[in-house]
Amino acid sequence: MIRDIENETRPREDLRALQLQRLQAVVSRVYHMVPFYRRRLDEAGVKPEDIRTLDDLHRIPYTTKQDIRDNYPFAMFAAPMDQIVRIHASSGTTGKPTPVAYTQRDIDMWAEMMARTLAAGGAHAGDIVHVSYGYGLFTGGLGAHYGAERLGAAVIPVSGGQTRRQVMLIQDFGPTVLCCTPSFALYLAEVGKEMGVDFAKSKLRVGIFGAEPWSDAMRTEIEARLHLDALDIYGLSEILGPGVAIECVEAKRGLHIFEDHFLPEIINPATLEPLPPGETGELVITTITKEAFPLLRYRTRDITSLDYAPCKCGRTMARIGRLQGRSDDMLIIRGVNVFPSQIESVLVETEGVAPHYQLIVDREGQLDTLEVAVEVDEAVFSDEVKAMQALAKGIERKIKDYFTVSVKVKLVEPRTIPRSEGKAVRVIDRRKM
Ligand code: DLL
Repeated sequence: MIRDIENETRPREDLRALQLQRLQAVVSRVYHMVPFYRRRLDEAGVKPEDIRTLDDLHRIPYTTKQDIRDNYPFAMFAAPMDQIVRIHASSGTTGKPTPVAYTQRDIDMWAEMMARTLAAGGAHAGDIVHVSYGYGLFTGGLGAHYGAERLGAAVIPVSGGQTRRQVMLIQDFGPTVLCCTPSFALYLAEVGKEMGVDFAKSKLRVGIFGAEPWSDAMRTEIEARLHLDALDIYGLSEILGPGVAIECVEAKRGLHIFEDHFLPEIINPATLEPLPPGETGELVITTITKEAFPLLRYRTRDITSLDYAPCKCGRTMARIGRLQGRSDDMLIIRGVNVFPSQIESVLVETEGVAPHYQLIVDREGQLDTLEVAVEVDEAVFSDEVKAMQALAKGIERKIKDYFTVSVKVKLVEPRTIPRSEGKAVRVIDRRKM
């Protein structure tokens, strides 16, 4: 279902005209409101009036997470505090969080983007939306919450945690839409199974899963276990929160990025050169309507590609391919680039192992090693050692064949890999310790 026909199906020529007008406005805004941007643009010799066509975007320098950190906490805000109504912060793995701000108009735009997102999964007024994304500084909970309300749906603001209770609520309150990370969706399925719940009997119809990389194989698994359509949602705090891009339920092929608010580019992360449509590289986004926290050419570090081909759902907005991981969590094992999601796709399609895994990177002498710890099913675990060994070897061979990287597979008992209620911790890098 398309919520905003005018904008989501706008002819591309018109869209480009709108983008240019908005780009000009945002460059002018940050030039006048944010000392950092004024300095950056002056250094690059670009004045706001120099942006005459969309191609002039290329004259603007990139913004990185480090730039935001250097302006900690609030020096990147482009609106005075009396116009700011909300502050979130992205989860940094180390050190201080990265704060982001919203004016009332920004909050309205975000609610609208999340309403579009839910509608892309077929949700409408009358639906009940169970939100297990965390509420707090993380944007997932409140982002989904405001979007569901904007749509006119009823929200159950569960947040993370208390998994058994969540399963009970799903049975008793009958939500039709589930919003959480894909790893938590699987965990709900697992706990539900232990509790003897048959999800085929639940009212759940669609899941809006994101905030971490996952594979198509994982989608198939979640859909089979929870009996719903599983859609991939992408977003990041710096740009908005959830609601930057979403798959449509009609095609489930690529995530429509809301180009009337976000201008996407793909670049080669090594040379920083823009790449043509279809090529895989780092996603760079310019926000063209935000007031409190606009970013010009922000390097997301997320690896994907852009597809401008029309989609059968009727949206004219470009699609990004499913995220393959981040350029900074890409593992380089003896010269081979590997993303956790690639390993995951092999695990999920292997009979006998559960989709709960961790990758342990270590170093022996000068050589990097990658160990894949993955849980086996109860049945396999009680099997003889020989069968277990054959299973491990089989997975090692497949990973070697597909991705040319040698790994050691360690099969572990069911329920020994830590479960997460938010983003799953997939990689443990012992090399840094
Ligand atoms: O994760 C916002 C969000 C909430 C998105 C709920 C979707 C649903 P951050 O905590 O700032 O924001 O983390 C952003 O998470 O740069 C990606 O690396 C990763 N990420 C988000 N969505 C996906 C996805 C939220 N669908 C970072 N696939 C991003 C892969 C994703 N990675």
